[in-house]
Amino acid sequence: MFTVITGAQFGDEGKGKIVDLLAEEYDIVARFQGGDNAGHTVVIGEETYKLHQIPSGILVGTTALIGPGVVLNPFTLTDELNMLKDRGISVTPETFGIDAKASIIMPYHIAMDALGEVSRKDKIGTTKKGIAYAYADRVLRNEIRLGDLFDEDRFYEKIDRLLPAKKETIAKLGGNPYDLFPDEEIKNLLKIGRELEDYSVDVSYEINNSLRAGKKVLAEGAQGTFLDVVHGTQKYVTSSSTIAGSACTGLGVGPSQVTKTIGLVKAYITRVGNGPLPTELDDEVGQHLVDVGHEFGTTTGRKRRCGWIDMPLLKKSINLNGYTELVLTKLDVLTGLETIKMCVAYELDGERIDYPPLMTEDMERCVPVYGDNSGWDEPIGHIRNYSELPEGARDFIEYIEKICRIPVSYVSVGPERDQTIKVD
Ligand code: 2SA
Ligand code: GDP
Ligand code: MG
Repeated sequence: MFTVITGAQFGDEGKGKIVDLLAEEYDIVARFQGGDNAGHTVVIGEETYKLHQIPSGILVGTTALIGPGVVLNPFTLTDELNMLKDRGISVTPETFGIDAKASIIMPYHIAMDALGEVSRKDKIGTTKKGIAYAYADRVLRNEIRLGDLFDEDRFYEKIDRLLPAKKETIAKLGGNPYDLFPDEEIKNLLKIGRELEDYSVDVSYEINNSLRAGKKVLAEGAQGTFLDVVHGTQKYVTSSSTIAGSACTGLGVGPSQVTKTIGLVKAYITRVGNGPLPTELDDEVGQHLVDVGHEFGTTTGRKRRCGWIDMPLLKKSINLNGYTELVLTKLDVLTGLETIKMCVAYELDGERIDYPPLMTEDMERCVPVYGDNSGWDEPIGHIRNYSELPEGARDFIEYIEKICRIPVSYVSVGPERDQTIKVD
């Protein structure tokens, strides 16, 4: 069985929590795209884990794999491995593996991302983790792969070839190329590379063999559907494919293997970074969502922009991902709001449309058309049975199911593992 989970909106839908919850039923959890721009939070009792590179399933002892579609920051990964070990989570070559073909995010990629954002007039609001520059080098066939760090001669041959042009670019962007990549850092990178060699695996081979043996594999998406580099709101997107099909290319698994695709939907919508967000709220309701939902970036700490749930976007997300079920998260955050609004359509240049326009520039001009749902006052974080949810909450969920024509299988009512309702 091969299940793919992706964010149905702009990321931060609660993938970390839900992957951790479901991972117990799986043998392998795998990341297939993105890098340490991702921030997946798992709360277990008093402990909060923020994972950027390692799949969330590692906490329950499920084998965690990082596929070749990922861009890897070896320094972040090493910090994360040490953090887990310090907190008593066992990470061994039996429980954790990285594909040697994963592209390395080099220090010059990070420098270029920061300088690139400063010099742009229309800023994207990247995480400044060097993601776009690392993926660009892969496409340009100038990447350094994890496996290159295992062979010092090959690594130096590549670095000697690439570094002069990188220094030139950095100087053009207004940076100082001389303190870019000191010998000390090169040596550190090679040392870390050698340490990571113990974890090196062929992820496609592992997963396909496991599936053949009847094992269960869960693919954990990062970011969200509308940050997809092809199908998102370009140019305000990340640089990887974030939709469910990317799990196949990013892990090396054929589409015929996919059993189900789960879409994570926040009960409202958030976006961190720039780009269109038609339902964005600049009022006290928006502030409620930020405050009660603690809507701050897991990686950068930036405040997330918040708005009402957007059904036209959700309809498109279902098409792009082929979801077979949805998980609705952060429903508890809506408690206390008198009216819950749902964007059911947009008005674009005087015309009503119920599906997003293709071009970002048109999205920017979309004005949301809302339907109203009555809210509820009572806290719901303790509820474990669907029938005990307030009527307003059930109406909200059932409306989503009706419009999307797929079932909501879980409702999340708090950050903790057990704050989850299985919908029968
Ligand atoms: P990048 O750094 O090149 O991928 O940035 C391009 C856009 O993608 C957005 N992006 C994200 N959006 C939501 N969550 C992400 N992860 C962190 C989190 C973000 C954070 O979990 O909160 O801490 O700020 C993530 N990663 C990338 C980014 O904001 C740009 O709009
Ligand atoms: P991800 O990137 O999709 O994994 O999401 P993040 O971890 O970046 O952000 C989601 C935040 O919401 C985290 O702080 C989670 O602990 C928290 N969270 C997840 N599900 C729920 C929920 O149902 N209710 C509340 N209140 N918080 C949640
Ligand atoms: Mg996140």
